[in-house]
Amino acid sequence: MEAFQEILKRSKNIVAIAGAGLSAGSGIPTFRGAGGLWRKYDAISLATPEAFRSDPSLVWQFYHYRRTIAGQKSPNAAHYALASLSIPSVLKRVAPNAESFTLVTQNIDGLSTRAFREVAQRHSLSERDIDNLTRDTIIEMHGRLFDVLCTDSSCGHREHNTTNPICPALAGTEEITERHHEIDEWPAIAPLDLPRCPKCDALARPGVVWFGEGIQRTYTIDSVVEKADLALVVGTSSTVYPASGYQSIVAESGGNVAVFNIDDDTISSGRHLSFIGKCEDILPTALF
Ligand code: BJW
Ligand code: ZN
Repeated sequence: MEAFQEILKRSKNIVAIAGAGLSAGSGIPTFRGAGGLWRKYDAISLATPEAFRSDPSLVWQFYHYRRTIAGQKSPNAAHYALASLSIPSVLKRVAPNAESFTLVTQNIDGLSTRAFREVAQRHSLSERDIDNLTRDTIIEMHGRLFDVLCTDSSCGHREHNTTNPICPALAGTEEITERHHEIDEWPAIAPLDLPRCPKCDALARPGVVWFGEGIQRTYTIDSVVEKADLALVVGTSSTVYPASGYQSIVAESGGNVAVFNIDDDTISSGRHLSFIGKCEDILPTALF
């Protein structure tokens, strides 16, 4: 802990790379651990563009289920601890030499942004500053669960939509998804009854990044990672490219890496500190 706090005091550009473990304490399932989504559901049938093209009804049921869970959850102490670092005055107190802090999260649940807005309002930041700091300091690289995207590339409309159910035909399907992990037991919903683009009426899709798709804000992330001299790696198995490579980039350029995870078998390289335990317990103590 002391070594970490010394490093924190020296660091100039801090990046936090977060994964599903950050939201585990809020009750949102992870992907690969015990109770993980990919242990129950088949990722290839549900989280690829091919899956959506071949059966949008199944994919929408999976994301409706996830929207229903996430909509009932709130940020935890780890979200708030990281969110506080996005407030410039707090960052200066915790890391006096810091010039930047950026949270690059693989999570699509929006809890980091919600935590930041709450913390920023408590610090009486203006709505304009809150919007600017959200854009500059929080990168949701795998998209957003509550964004809806038009499938017609000539339209490309994207909007935030937290309505639940997002269309009448999905109402109640979350209970079937929860009970039956085999997709052949899920009902078939006609494409015309699935969410449609409000601009052009084409089929809409969840605004998330599936396997084989390019991530959001790649160039911004690359520049943040390249200049970082401290990476906080929080609650990720570091198995999904490209996020899996960020901590090595920081380590290889001489930076420090601090891992916060309940397991100590996550991939690590170079100099690093490990905090083994729940990030919602450890991060607030380590940072403040
Ligand atoms: C705690 C805790 C607590 C628990 N406290 N810790 C072969 C086929 C197809 C693609 C590929 C392939 N080989 C490689 C690829 C590339 C692929 C990839 O890496 N696949 C690997 C699985 C092999 N990557 C991509 O496709 C990416 N895009 C890409 O590469 O574009 C470039 C390109 C495009 C086209 C052609 C060529 C190149 C996109 C990846 C998108 C990932 N999408 C998902 C689903 C998003 C939407 C959704 O949520 O449904 O993102 S997959 C899933 O995994 C989700 C997560 O963000 C991501 C990462 O998982 P994460 O967050 O690490 O969760 P877990 O569960 O793995 O780990 C949780 C950790 O928390 C554990 O370590 C616990 O111990 C810990 N923990 N509680 C602290 N309280
Ligand atoms: Zn459209």
